Amino acid sequence: ARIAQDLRHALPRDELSVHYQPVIHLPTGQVTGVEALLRWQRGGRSPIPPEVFVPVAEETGLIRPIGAWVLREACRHGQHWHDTLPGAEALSVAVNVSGWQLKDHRFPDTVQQVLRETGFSPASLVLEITESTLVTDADTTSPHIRALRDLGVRISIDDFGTGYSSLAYLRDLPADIVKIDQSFVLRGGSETNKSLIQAILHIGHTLHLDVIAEGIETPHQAQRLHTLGCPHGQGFYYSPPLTPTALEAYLTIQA
Ligand code: G
Ligand code: G
Ligand code: MN
Ligand code: NA
Repeated sequence: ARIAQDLRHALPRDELSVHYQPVIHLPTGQVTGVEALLRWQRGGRSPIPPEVFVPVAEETGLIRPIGAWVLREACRHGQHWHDTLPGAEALSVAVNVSGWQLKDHRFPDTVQQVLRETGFSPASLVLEITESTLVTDADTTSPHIRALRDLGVRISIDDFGTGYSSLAYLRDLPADIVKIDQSFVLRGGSETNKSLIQAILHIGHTLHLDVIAEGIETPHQAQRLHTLGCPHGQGFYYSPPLTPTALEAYLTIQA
């Protein structure tokens, strides 16, 4: 209850911020995109992770204003980087979208409006939706996903391999990217995990989906994924989520 109360004031009190984790093209080491990750710094107190407050935002309906704010921040920053950073003209920005947001029939309009306001190119925006969200309420959410793709926005299936989507469902889903869940990457280089990553890469290839591996923490993991043919990756080995200013420095050094 306390969290819900505090969260109500988070936006007006300017306590929310968006951090950005670089996404790397593994064959070249180039940064091709970033994932926007929401942070909440309650006045003077310990930060609360999004796993804790996002569900509260959903229960209270605060996810609507907060989600729209994250989207606007991410597109605004993205447009700024496109305009000012050499070599960042094609940088993509991925924003996490919760099931509650996606179920709202107004969501595609919100996205369109934010793109118009910020001038950000739809082709540079990626919306990340978890596999479990995609399967739940698919009848409600599928038309919204189609509307978003009609805008030119790309859809990424987050935490892939942890949900329950059937291959038939995946085949018919209009998506562009799959993100290999970090549990497959983090838990060492077992033969089982290697085979599962290969299986996901095969599915991605068959369905013409780009693939991003999450949770790369060591050079060894990066090398292994590259060798397996995984095109993209992100994780602490490359960079943790960064403030916009720190990301600009990171991109400037990489360029
Ligand atoms: O950065 P990490 O601990 O910070 O994020 C934890 C979880 O919170 C991830 O599953 C991520 O997808 C989710 N998350 C982070 N930012 C957002 C956001 O802006 N909106 C939604 N819906 N989820 C987010
Ligand atoms: O669920 P989603 O993929 O949206 O959230 C990404 C989460 O993973 C965020 O909490 C982010 O901070 C975290 N993360 C990013 N890179 C790494 C990593 O290399 N290792 C671990 N353990 N977590 C990571
Ligand atoms: Mn994500
Ligand atoms: Na994920």
